[in-house]
Amino acid sequence: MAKSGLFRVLLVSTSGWLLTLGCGSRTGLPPGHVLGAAGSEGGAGAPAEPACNSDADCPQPPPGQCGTATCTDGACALELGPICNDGDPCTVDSCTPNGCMFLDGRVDADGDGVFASGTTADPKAALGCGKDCDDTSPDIFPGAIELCDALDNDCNGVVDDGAQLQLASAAPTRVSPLDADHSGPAGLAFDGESFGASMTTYRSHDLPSQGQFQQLTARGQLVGGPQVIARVNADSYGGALAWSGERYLTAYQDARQAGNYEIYFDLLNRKGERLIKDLRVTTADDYSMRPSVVWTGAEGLMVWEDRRFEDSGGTSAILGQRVSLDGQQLGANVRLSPVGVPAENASVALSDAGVGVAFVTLAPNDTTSINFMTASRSLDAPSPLTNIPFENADAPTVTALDDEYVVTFDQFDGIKYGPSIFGVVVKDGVMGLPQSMTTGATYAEGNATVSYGDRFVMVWADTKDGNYQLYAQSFDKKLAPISPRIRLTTTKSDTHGAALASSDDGGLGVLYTDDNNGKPQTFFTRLDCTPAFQLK
Ligand SMILES: [Ca+2]
Ligand SMILES: [Ca+2]
Ligand SMILES: [Ca+2]
Ligand SMILES: [Ca+2]
Repeated sequence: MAKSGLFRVLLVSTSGWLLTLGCGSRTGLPPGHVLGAAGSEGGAGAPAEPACNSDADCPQPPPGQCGTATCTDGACALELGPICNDGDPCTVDSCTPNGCMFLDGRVDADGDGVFASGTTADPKAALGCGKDCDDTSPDIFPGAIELCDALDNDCNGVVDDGAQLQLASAAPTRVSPLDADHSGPAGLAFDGESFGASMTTYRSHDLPSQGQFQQLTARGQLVGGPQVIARVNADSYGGALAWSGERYLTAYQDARQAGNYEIYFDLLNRKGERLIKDLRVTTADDYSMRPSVVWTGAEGLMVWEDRRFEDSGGTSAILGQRVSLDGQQLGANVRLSPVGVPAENASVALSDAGVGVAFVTLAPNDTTSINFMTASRSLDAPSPLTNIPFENADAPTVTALDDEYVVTFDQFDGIKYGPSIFGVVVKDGVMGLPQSMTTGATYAEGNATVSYGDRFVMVWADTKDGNYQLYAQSFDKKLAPISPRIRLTTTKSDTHGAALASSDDGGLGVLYTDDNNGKPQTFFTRLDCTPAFQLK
């Protein structure tokens, strides 16, 4: 009996004799013949049971190696053949009676004539077998026309490259209800079919404020009426919004706890109907406020400003919380900003590497500055702070681009705004020089952004054309403008305070405040996308 040293025969004694052939070594078996015979190492007296009744009972060759297992007279035999591996990840290697076979494993499942990067076994695997960056869509392959669809059609790594945005021809839509005394925007997200808008609405000066949700079509028409998010008899605010792919996540503050603002979390369907009982996220002394929320693809991340440490001699701080898609807190509140650094008014953006967080710090002389930090998607591993050396910097917005973050911000000395919106690039913890991104106005405020990966669109309000009006412009990763400034509003009253969301037709929804002669209301307008091939 030829017997491999790696081919172990396991003998177990129980009430009778049980002889079992152990598994062969997973790797390294040389070609050859091994045999396990029933009773060959049996003990005294007891009759041996056969090791096998059929070939299938016998140990098979290890993965990747050819061979034949046979059962003869109750004994297993394994004839090992060659190891079939041509070293090409794009072939399917298999055994034949005469040796090996290597078949072309490339796949073009969407029929656009370009192979997927992986093989039939896993078309998405990054094996370099083909250059179709999405083998489920015939509209996506190298050389395809780049359409306005929020997708990278030509597989160059850039979404909707060369496309330009213009103000839609439709008039703005009033989103706040007609019985609102006044209202302002809070959050905007696109759910694949429609926009969800959240706002804070005051029905009169005697009634508490309400957080409301309003569904709009992709073109900006109202769908149904507003939904009240928190049904409480206390001031409640509209929340930040994120779409998970199946439901909205929203985070907001309200004063139901005896006037002490706490952070709450809700899940909503497309219509804004609540799917859970409000999840209270903070139980803290003093205020918790101004939450933002992002969806990582696996869970929700909330970030807010918290005053719980001030009564014990600490400072205001930025905290975070992970939440699940069924409305459960994952872990506890996490302090993100370091001890001893006053921190408020945070913005958060999600990148492949983690999250970028910027917040405002008030200095003892009452001037503000902005600090930036990163953390993992689990909100641990906080980085050291990067301080942006700019006096009276306020209202930061973080934008995640391919391999860097941009922080845009206002300049505000507590009385008046500066003439520009400013921005700075932070890459690998190294900060560029803060620079002016807008020109021509006396006052500018209220920056908001949307990332397109290699570039971003900023919407802000300034007085270039007289009173505060909203403008949009695209910028590259170095903060250089790559589109003209587009005027979004033409109203006698000021407009400002935008929340943004891109839609799957490459357009951009803008939710904003129209001051409306002292009775501000929430409005929606949008930018339409024109693809590069139509611009030529
Ligand atoms: Ca294909
Ligand atoms: Ca394709
Ligand atoms: Ca592209
Ligand atoms: Ca596209």
